[in-house]
Amino acid sequence: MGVLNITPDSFSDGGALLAPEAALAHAQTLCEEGADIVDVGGESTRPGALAVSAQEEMDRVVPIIEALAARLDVVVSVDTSKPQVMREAVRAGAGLINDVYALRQADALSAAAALQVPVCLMHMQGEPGTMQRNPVYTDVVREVDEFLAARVRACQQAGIGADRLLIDPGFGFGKLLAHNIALLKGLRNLMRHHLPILVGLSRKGMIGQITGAAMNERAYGSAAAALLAVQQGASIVRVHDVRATRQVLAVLAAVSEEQSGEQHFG
Ligand code: 8Y4
Repeated sequence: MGVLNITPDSFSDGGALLAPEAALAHAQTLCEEGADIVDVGGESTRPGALAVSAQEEMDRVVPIIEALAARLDVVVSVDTSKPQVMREAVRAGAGLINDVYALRQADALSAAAALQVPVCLMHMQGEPGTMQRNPVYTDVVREVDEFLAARVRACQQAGIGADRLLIDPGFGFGKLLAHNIALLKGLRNLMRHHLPILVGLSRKGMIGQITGAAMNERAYGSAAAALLAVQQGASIVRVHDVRATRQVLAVLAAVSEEQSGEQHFG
């Protein structure tokens, strides 16, 4: 899953992608580099970022989603928590809802149920503006797991079947470095839900803290983190650097049991 930010305050693109043509060009690059999904987001979840109205968010993402769905052979994902944006995005051709609030906003459960597209449920402690101030856990792996289990139950009660759900531990969303590392080390625990696992580690603060690398220099650390996640069962990795990630995951595939074309000589 390649990241496409359509936000003027976006950390990764410095606002350079606000022009629709630039956004489409970047999406094209992500696909050429091997993305199967493009995740289109119109609201920054960065601490201190300004909230955006549903109308503003739709104005940013809907035209891009429409163009991507028409032109590219890729699943378009909409990164939103707002029911109105979910509806317009799916109407425009989005095939996946990526919700960092895990459908906890008012009317989001019923909206997603009616839309009949898959939904990624992500764990977040707190709210984007303040979540990094003092996140506290007794057992982060268990608490994230139990939160996701509860959201899966809520979805199923709302008519969203397991065949339409993905889960995500939400790296960096109300988590300190130690929490993120514990979650990455324990990622395989989430396999017990028998749902596809999505992870977003790309260029995040934890990669910066581990490597000392600046935001735009984190492709290697991010690809290593993606490798560790996929090795433990992640099905989808949300990344900025698709080519680097593909290269690393190709090496993993070459040595994994099912895809190795294993030959037993002698
Ligand atoms: C540098 C680069 C610093 C990126 C911060 C960030 C996830 C997600 C985001 C995730 C799912 C981000 C929309 C935050 N992260 N969706 N979205 N999982 N499912 N921060 O981990 O990329 S945005």
